[in-house]
Amino acid sequence: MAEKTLIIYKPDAVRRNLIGEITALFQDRGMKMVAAKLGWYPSEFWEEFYAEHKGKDFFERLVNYMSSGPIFITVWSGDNAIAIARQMAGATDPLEAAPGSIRGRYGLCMPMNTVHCSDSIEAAEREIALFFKDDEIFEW
Ligand code: FUP
Repeated sequence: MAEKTLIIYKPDAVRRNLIGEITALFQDRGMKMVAAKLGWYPSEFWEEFYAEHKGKDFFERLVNYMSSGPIFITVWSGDNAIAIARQMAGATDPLEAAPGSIRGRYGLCMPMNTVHCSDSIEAAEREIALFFKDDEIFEW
């Protein structure tokens, strides 16, 4: 089975109507969308999601930002989907992201870096399960 990864279009992407453009970039790279929905989750949810960053100085800004508006949550399938999505997203800080990457092109300043992409197989499985049931993911 092809590898799966979770890609979240963060509130800055939804707010600026970038869903279509960003989707086309992943599709053009050969990735296949197998699940998608809009959602809006409270800060308590993001405190858990970003638990590894608890205690850091940017943590409160991050959870406030992620809960500030709707997000577009997607699952993508493809060979090396995790590495490809991370490469296309670019460095975490839009200032350091390559100009051709998604964060380098659309990112504002941290934490408004446009997309989240799972960083390992374990993270992808855990994160996908937070948002989707098995029967909401379609192999096609
Ligand atoms: P990434 O895996 O690229 O999403 O990056 P991290 O897990 O290290 O960071 C998660 C989010 O925290 C980033 F998307 C933005 C935010 N962040 C900051 O706001 N400031 C920092 O110094 C580091 C991360």
